Parts: sequence; structure tokens; C-alpha cells
Amino acid sequence: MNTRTHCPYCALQCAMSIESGPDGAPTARPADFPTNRGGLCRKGWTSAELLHSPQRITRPLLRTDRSGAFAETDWDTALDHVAARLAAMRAEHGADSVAVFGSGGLTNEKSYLLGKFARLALGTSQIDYNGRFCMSSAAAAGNRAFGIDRGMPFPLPDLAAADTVLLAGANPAETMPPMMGHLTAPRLIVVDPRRSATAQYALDHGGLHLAPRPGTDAALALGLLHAARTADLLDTDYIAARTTGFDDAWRHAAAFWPEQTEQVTGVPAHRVREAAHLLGTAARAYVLTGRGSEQHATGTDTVSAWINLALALGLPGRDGAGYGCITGQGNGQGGREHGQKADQLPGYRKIDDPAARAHVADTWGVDPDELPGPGRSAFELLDSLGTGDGPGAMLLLGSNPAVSAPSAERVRNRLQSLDLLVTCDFVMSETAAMSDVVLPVAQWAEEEGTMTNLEGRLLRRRAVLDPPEGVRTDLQVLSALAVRLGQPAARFPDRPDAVLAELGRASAGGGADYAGVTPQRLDEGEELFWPVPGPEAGTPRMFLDSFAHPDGRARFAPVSHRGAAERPDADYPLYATTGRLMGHYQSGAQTRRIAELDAAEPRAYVEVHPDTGARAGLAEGDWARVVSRRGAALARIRHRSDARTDTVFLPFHFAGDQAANNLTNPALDPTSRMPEFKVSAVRLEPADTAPTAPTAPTAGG
Ligand SMILES: Nc1nc2c(c(=O)[nH]1)N[C@H]1C(S)=C(S)[C@@H](COP(=O)(O)OP(=O)(O)OC[C@H]3O[C@@H](n4cnc5c(=O)[nH]c(N)nc54)[C@H](O)[C@@H]3O)O[C@H]1N2
Ligand SMILES: Nc1nc2c(c(=O)[nH]1)N[C@H]1C(S)=C(S)[C@@H](COP(=O)(O)OP(=O)(O)OC[C@H]3O[C@@H](n4cnc5c(=O)[nH]c(N)nc54)[C@H](O)[C@@H]3O)O[C@H]1N2
Ligand code: SF4
Ligand SMILES: [Mo]
Repeated sequence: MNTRTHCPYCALQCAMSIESGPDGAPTARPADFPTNRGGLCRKGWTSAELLHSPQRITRPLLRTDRSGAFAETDWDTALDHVAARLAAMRAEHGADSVAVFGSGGLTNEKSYLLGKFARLALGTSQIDYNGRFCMSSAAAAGNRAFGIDRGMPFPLPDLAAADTVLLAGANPAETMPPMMGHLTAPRLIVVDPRRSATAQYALDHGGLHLAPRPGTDAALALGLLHAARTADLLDTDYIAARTTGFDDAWRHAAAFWPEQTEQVTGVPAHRVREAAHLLGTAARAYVLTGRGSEQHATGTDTVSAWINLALALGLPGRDGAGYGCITGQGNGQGGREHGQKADQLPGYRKIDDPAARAHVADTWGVDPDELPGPGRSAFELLDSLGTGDGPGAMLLLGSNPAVSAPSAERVRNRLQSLDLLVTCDFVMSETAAMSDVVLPVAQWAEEEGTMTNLEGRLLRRRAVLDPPEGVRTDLQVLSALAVRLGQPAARFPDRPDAVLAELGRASAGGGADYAGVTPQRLDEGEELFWPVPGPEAGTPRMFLDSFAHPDGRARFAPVSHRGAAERPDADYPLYATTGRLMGHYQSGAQTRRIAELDAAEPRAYVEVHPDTGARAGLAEGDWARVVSRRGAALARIRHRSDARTDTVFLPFHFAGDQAANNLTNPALDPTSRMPEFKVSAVRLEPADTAPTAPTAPTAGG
């Protein structure tokens, strides 16, 4: 049996080995790999605990009455029940009455098979996934500028040779700690309304922290472009030779001279000039964006504004320079390529492109007319559930939207109104706890699969343990359901290698081409960055010769600053922004069940400037109600004297009445359909009660 695999959590996909601890229980240890170089964060170190947690679900759970308790059942009963209910729903209300919700945490094989399951076994167009909440704005802006979306078009270790790196809305010191080993550039510029751990690191190492008002990054990027041009720092040869559209883009930036930029963003004009100088005079510079810049109703244009800056300085497609978006979930990159998205077929193909439909239908052995068209985006899909228009049943893998979706109370009501909710999970997440059927699945270290990390690097997660008895893999569940829904078994293989081989064929010739990826090549340690169209080497650095648009040029986007969908006013005078802590992952479904992580941060808190707290009559440690137009979250006051006085910050890892998403605004970006997780207008009030919700529901309740 192998011992080496990769972490279950984020897109860095740190390598680890699973060893037998002193008590015989599996324990994770770091292993060497180019992204983590023998490091792990706290979540990685403790990740093996969930493999043998008493909170693990190991039997299918079923209930016929949503208000009643779950009963354990056998697999045949559970799968027969689910297939019969789905088939009945489809017969009565049509194929689109059944929805599928997937995840950027799923392996490439699962993502691919899930998309195929939706389109063929269910015939539904109603599939989307949680990556819509994560990567969609950066993906849309990357496609627009470069003609293809590979978040980081260069290997991470390239960053070590940089002179200047600008990080906009990313906090890797907490979200990807081993990545800090690559961020050794003498000048780090961190753009974050908060003095995040990464911003503090930059200040401690001779860099800059620019702290704009939440939702004003586009203005700051335009201002930096303005300042760089005024100081004659633009790469005019590159602009002429490798891009189109500069003049139109410049027309929007022309209004953002540094003093005007200060007005809109609050970043002092001299800091704007200083940052432009550091970036523009560096021989090797990178611009990187994270969710802080992207999770806005203007996220696509905001990322475009950052890319415009990078293009004007001549960075993308040059060795030792570039633009990249820092992908989030374990398979945030691969998960957005192989057909879980509402508008997509495998290989990053568009579902409304006749040639793409013909290629994929041919691989699947069906007529192109059998493939449904595009469906609804994640929030729109969740918001339509159980309404007259929307699906009445949903199958969900790898997400916990009862906690992580915007305006979560509204989403919980929609989930509650479904006729049938089926969740595949290994723990009783808040969403699983609302389901009719919970199917217990294997965890990362118990099954084989490939992932595509934040650099577009393919890697193989190996099974290092057997799953507990009674547990099946997601692929086995999808295959068994497909057969019960009348599909030929050969069309839904449940062996990961067979699915990968088919994925390779389906993606061949597409943007994200995996045709040449094989388990053998990965096992032999070959470094494969997509596209990998055949037996030749992959593509570690993209765009060195040309961009992926037909004319080979990158495109400036003519974008301006629009600002947040909701601004503070007399009733809701503060900005609330949300994000992550080092010790919890996402909705917390996994990490709140790990003793050490739960003990470190067991409850929600809200970071406030002491003066802001005092104005609301709140002191350090008090329980506050943070109230927006959507709802309220309970959180304990945590003072930060370095915080902006107009902005509070809440981590979104907690559930029930401590869920930050009770507040958040589902205003969607017009292009990417990304919700505005990073800006809500709120007020603070003393809470009259401490929270009531259990932080972690257990099996059965
Ligand atoms: N510990 C931990 N690590 C994780 C995860 C986790 O849940 N926990 N999740 C993984 C996933 S899926 C993702 S997507 C990544 C996300 O990784 P990051 O993007 O680093 O994470 P966030 O904390 O969401 O946001 C980063 C920063 O954006 C700032 N911000 C808020 N509003 C604005 C704004 O208007 N402008 C700017 N410039 N910044 C703003 C926040 O203060 C925050 O410090 O992390 C991955 N790694
Ligand atoms: N306010 C606010 N909200 C946010 C964000 C924010 O910054 N602020 N960030 C957004 C972002 S970037 C993201 S990525 C989302 C993430 O939020 P979610 O989509 O809720 O992701 P997780 O919490 O990771 O939920 C994963 C669930 O699937 C299970 N799971 C894990 N792996 C597998 C698997 O292989 N198979 C199956 N069947 N189940 C599995 C886990 O046990 C867990 O219950 O949250 C978004 N929500
Ligand atoms: S940085 Fe990401 S991949 Fe690495 S150990 Fe932490 S959670 Fe796992
Ligand atoms: Mo994410």
C-alpha cells in the first residue's frame, strides 16, 4: 500500500504521507513537493483525524419524513429509493425538475462523471457547483484577456525570483501558509482592507500594505495604471506587439489620477505612486489576485482592471513575470474544466457551441441533440429550488451551501422546500442534516483520483487506506444510480483510471486538454501542467509565444469602477467583509469536527476597531448581533486597533446563527454570476442571547 498522497483541503495540494501514529491511528506528515517543499499548515497536519472520527457516517441514512429522524439502511434500499424518486420526478415534471450541485473539491474524475451523470442519466441542464462562489470572476476575466483560463499560468516556484509581487485580496499567510515560502520577493505589496497576516508580513519585510475600502479595488487598479503611465513606466513595445485595446482601457483609467483614487479608495495618493513605482521599475514582477478582489458583484471587471495593469507593465507571457489568480479549493482548477458548470462541457468547452457538443456527444456515444443546454448559475439555481419554476429535487456532492451560500437563511428555506434532497458526504454537514437521504462516501486518502492544483499541475492522490466497511466512493454512487436510471453500466465506469482515460478523450482538442495525462506518467513523477494533448511534455509556462485568442494577442478590457452593490447608510453604517482563518476550512463541516482546530476557534467572532465597538456599546469578548438587510449573525467582538473604523470582518466558517452568510448580499456579477461575499452594509448591536445553534450537528440530528 502507498503512504504518499495530497492534502484534502486547499489548492496548494501539499504532499503528505499517512503514517501510523503512536496509537495506531493514521497521522499526516509533510512530504516534499514543489508547492509545499515539506511544509503543511495546521489543517493539513490534523487532516487524518477525520478518517477515523466517531462523527463519520458509515451507513446510508434515509428518512421519508423531513421532520423525522434518519434511519440507517442498506445501499440497495437507499439507491433504489433515490433512483425511483428521481425518475418519478422527471416523469412528472420533466428532466429539469432535478438539479445537481457539485464542487471544486472533487477530483477531476468525479467532476467529469458528475457532469456526464447530469446531462445523460438525468438529462438535466440544472447543474452548477460551488466554484461559482470561488473562481468564476477570475476565470471570466482570464478568458476575456488571455483567451483561456489557467489560474496561474506559471509554476509557483517562479515567484521566488521576483523583485515585486502585488497580492490583491489574498491572504496566503492564513489560507495557504506554505506558499509564503515562495513569496520571498524583496517587495511585497498587499492590497487588503484589513491588516491581514499577509499584510503584516509585507510590512515587516520592507513591503507595502494598501488598505482600500471594501469593493474599491477596481478604482485602485485604475489609479495604479494612471500613476504608472504618468511616471512613464508602461511597456509600450509589449503593448504594441502583444496586446489590443489599450486605448479604450486607458480612457477609463484617465480619470483616476492618484488624488482621485485616494478619494474613492481611501489609499493615500503617495502610496498609489509608490506602489506603481515598485511594480513598474521591477525587472521581474507579478500581480496576483485572490477572493478579496474577486468576490464582488463587479468581480470580473475588477480582475480585468488588475490584468490591465499587468498587461500595461508587460508582465503576462514573459518569463519571470506574470499575472495569476490564486485558485482556492483542492481541485478549484480541474473542477472548473470538465463539465460541472452550468454552461460547460469537458475540456473547458462551451455547452452552446455546436462543435463542442458534437465532440462530447461522440465520446459519450449519444446524439448531440440529447445533450441539454445551459442551466442556472449556483446561486440562481439554489434560489430557484422548490419554487414553481425551479427543480424539486437535488443531488449534492462536496458542498455545504446551508452555511457557505450567500444570504444563507434564504438558501436554507429553498433547500427545505425541496421534495427530495440527496447528499453524498462523510460527515453530517448542515446541508446533509437537512437532507432526505445521506450517502456515506470515502475520503481523500481512501480513493484514487487526480487533482489539478493552483498552478495547473496535475497530481495523483493515492489511496493509502481502505475505506471503512459500508462506505462507497462517489464514483461508485454515481455509477450505481446511473444504472438504476437506465444507463448502460459501461457508460458510467466507477474505476478512477477508466474515468480519467475517458476524460482525456472528452477533453482532447479543448482548452483544458488532458488527452496525454495518464496515471503512469504521474506516478513516474513527470511534471504535467495542462494542456497535455499527447505524450509530449505539458505546459508549465503559458503565453510565452502567444496568447490563446485567434490573433495571439492579449486583450485589454475597457473597464471602469462601479463599486459595491450595497454601501453603508444611516441604518447600516458599516462595511462587513468576510473571509478565512488559518484553522478552519470553508463551511467548517470538516474542520469544526477536528478537536485541535475546534478548540482553537470554536465560535464566530467579528473583528472591529475598538472605537467602532464602543460606539455600538460593545467591548472585547461581548456577543454582538451583526445585522444586515438579509439577516443577522452572532459573533464575539475581537478588537483590532489596526482595523479600518468603517469596516468589520467575519470569518464564514461557522453555522446556524453564527453564520456570516446570514448577512451576505446575493448581488451577482453580470458576467460570472459570482455573489458579493466581500461587501455588505451592516450595523452592530449588543446580542441579548448567546448563540443557540450547535456548531456541529451529528449523525442522526
Ligand atoms: N485556512 C483556510 N485556507 C483556505 C480556505 C479556507 O477556508 N481556510 N479556503 C480555500 C479556498 S476555497 C479559497 S477560495 C482560498 C481563498 O484564499 P484568500 O483569497 O486568501 O481568502 P479570503 O480570506 O477569502 O480573502 C482574502 C482577503 O481578502 C480581503 N478582502 C475583503 N474584501 C476585500 C476587498 O474589497 N478588496 C481586497 N483587495 N481585499 C478584500 C479579506 O480581508 C481577506 O484577508 O483559500 C483556500 N485556503
Ligand atoms: N461569506 C463568505 N462565503 C463564502 C466565501 C467567502 O469568502 N465568504 N467563499 C466561498 C468559496 S471561495 C467557496 S470555495 C465556498 C466553499 O463552501 P462549500 O461549498 O460549502 O465547501 P466546503 O465547506 O468545503 O464543503 C464541502 C462539503 O463536502 C464534503 N466533501 C469534501 N470532499 C468531498 C468529496 O470528495 N465528496 C463528497 N461527496 N463530499 C465531500 C465535506 O465534508 C463538506 O461537508 O464557500 C463560499 N462562501
Ligand atoms: S496549505 Fe492547503 S494543501 Fe497545504 S496543508 Fe494547508 S490546507 Fe492542506
Ligand atoms: Mo474557494
